[in-house]
Amino acid sequence: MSATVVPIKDEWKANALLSQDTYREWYERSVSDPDGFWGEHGRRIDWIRPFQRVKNTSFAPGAVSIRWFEDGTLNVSANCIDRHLAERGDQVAILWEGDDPKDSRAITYRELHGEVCRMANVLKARGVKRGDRVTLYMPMIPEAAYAMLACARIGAIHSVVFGGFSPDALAGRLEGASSSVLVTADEGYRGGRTVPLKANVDRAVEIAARAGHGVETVLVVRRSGGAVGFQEGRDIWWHEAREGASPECEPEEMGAEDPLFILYTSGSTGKPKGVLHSSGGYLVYASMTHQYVFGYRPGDIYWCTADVGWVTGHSYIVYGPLANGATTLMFEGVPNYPDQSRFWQVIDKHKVNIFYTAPTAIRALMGAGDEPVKATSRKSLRVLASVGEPINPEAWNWYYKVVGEERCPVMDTWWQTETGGILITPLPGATDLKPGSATLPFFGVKPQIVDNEGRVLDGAVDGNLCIVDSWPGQMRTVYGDHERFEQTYFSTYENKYFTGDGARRDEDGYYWITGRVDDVINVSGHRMGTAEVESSLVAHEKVSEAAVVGYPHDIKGQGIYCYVTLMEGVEPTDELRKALVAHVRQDIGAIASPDKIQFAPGLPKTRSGKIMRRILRKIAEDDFAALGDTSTLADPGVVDDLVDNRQNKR
Ligand code: 6R9
Repeated sequence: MSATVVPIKDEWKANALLSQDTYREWYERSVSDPDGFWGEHGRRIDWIRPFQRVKNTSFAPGAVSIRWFEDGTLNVSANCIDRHLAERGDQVAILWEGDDPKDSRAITYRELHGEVCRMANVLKARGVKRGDRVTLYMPMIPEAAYAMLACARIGAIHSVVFGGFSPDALAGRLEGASSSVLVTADEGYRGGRTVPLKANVDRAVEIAARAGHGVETVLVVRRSGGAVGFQEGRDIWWHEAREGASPECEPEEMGAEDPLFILYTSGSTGKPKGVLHSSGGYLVYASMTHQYVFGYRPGDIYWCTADVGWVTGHSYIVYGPLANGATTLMFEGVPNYPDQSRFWQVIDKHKVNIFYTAPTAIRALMGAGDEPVKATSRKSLRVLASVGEPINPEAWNWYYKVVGEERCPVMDTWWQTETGGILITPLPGATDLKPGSATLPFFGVKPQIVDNEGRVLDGAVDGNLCIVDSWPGQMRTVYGDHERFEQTYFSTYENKYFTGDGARRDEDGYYWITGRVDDVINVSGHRMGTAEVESSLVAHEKVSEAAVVGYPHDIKGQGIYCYVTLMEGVEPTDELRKALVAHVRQDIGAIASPDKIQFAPGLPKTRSGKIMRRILRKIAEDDFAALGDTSTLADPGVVDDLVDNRQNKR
C-alpha cells in the first residue's frame, strides 16, 4: 500500500532552517554521538554554571535514572525573559486574544519581566520557597503564564490543573502534590460563558480539608469581576497584592535536574500520575523543538491553540516559544465563538505565521464547511501543525488545502506529556509529507517497533512503539513514586521506554501512529483512563459494575462508551442514564462525560474474572463479525445479550 506523498515544495525549501540532507546528518550524529550533539545544542540556553556532563541515563530494570546536563545550573524564567531584555525588551512576548473578539492585550518582554517578578514576590511573601509545590487552576489569561514563570523564578514546582476539571479532581491533585498554595481566577470565559473557577477552588479546598490536607493561600486573579466567596487570611487578590510588590526578583540558581513542574496525566490503571519534568534538559528540548519543528524565525507570530492545562500549553505556549524570544499568542476562547471563522479571523487580526492546533478542532471546523475559512485571508500563514491524536488523511487534506491553500506544510507532531516535547515529526522544508503520518524522529530520538513479546521488528511493520534511548525532555519520574514510573514505562519491554501507542513503519521508514494500545482513550485530544471513568461509575449507589471503552467518534476522535451493570432490582431507565452522565461530569469534569451508556446485565469475563475489553470495543464499534473466539469466557451467553441489546438500541 503506497500512501500519497506531498513532496517538499521549493518555497518551503527557501524558508527552511534545515535542508533534508542536514536533517539526515544531524539525526545520524544525534543518535551515534548524543554527548557531542547535545553538548553543543545544550548551549542554546543560558547556564549560570555551564554543564560539563551531558547525558547520564539508564533504562535498565530496577535502575531507571534520567539525568541531563546534571552539573549545570540555570534559571528557567531568566531564560524565558531576562536574557531577551537587552535585545527585544519592547517586543511583544505574549499576545493575548480574549474570548470576546474585542478583547486583546500585548505584553512585551519588559512587561512580562515586571509581572513575573511581582508575582514571584507575592508568592515569596506567602512563604513559598524552592521545591514547594504551587497548584494553578487558571483560565487562559496571561496571568497563567506569569504564575508558571514566577514559580520557575523562585524554584517552586508548579502543578497546573486544567480549568475544566471538577473540584474533586482538583482536590486529588492538591493532595497528590501536597500543595498548600493555589493560584486561580474569579471566573474564566469560554465561548461566551463563564467558568466558576473560584467557586470550584472553594469546594476543592473543602474536600481536601476533609482528607486532612490544608491549603493556606489562594491567590485570585480578577478576570470577570463576578461575585465570589472570599476567605480572609487565606485568599488574596492578585490586583491588590501586585500593587505593593516589587517588579524585581532575583532568579534562583537551580540545578539542571531540579524539578520544574508536575503535570497530572491519565494512565491505563489507577489514579492520574504526576509526571515530573526537570529544568535544564526540558528547556533545551522544548526550545529546540519549537525552533526546528515550526521553522520558527525571529519576528514570527506563533500561535498554539492548546490550553496551558495540558503539556502542549506548557512546552509550546510558554516555555519553548519564550525561551526562543518569540511572540506567543494565547487564546482564551474556542474555535466556534462567536462564529465558525474565529480561528481564521484571529490569524488575520494578528498576522499569525505559524499555527498549531488539534485534529479534533480541525474536524469540527471541517464539518462547518469551507465558507467560514474562505471568508478570511490567512495569507500570513507559513507553517501549519497538529497534535493530540492521529490526524486522519481527510482532515489533514482539508487543513492543507482549504486552510493553507497548499502553501504551508503540515507538521503532524507526535509526542506525550511524558516526553516533554515533540518526538516524531516532519520539519518544514526538510521532510516530504504523507497525510496521516507523523513521519520521522526528531534529533536524538530512537523509535523501535516491537511485537507483543518484545521482539524487535525491522522494516515495514506494525506493532508497539518504544523509544530505546533517552532524550533531554523526557520525564524524570512519577512525583513521589519512582517505582510506578519504572513499572508503567519500563517494565513492559526491558530497556525500552514503552509509549502505550501502536505504530506502523512504512517502507520509507515513516511512522504512522495508530493510537493507544492500552486502556487509555483519547477524547478530543485529551487523555482519559478508562479505569478513572469506571471507578467514578461504580462509586454511584445504583451501579454494581462498569467497563469503559473508546469507540470511533467523528469529531472527538474517540468517544466514551460505558457498559454498566446495575445493582439488583434497579430499573435501567433513560433518567438513570442521564443521572450517571451527570455523576461522572461532577466527579471528574466535563471532558469525561460518557457519550453512550449501555446497561448490561453482565460483562464478558475470562474465567479468572478479567473483563474482555477487546470484545466490548468491538461491540461498541458495531463490528460484530470481529468478536473472535468467545468460548474461553466464563459465560459466553453474556456477549449475545450485549449484541442484542446494542442492535435493538439502533
Ligand atoms: C502532546 C499530547 C499523548 C497521546 C499519545 C498519542 C496521542 C498525540 C499525536 C498522537 C497520533 C499525533 N497523540 N499526538 N497520536 N498522532 N500527532 O497530546 O500529550 O495529552 O499526554 O497525549 O496522544 O496516543 O500517546 P498527551
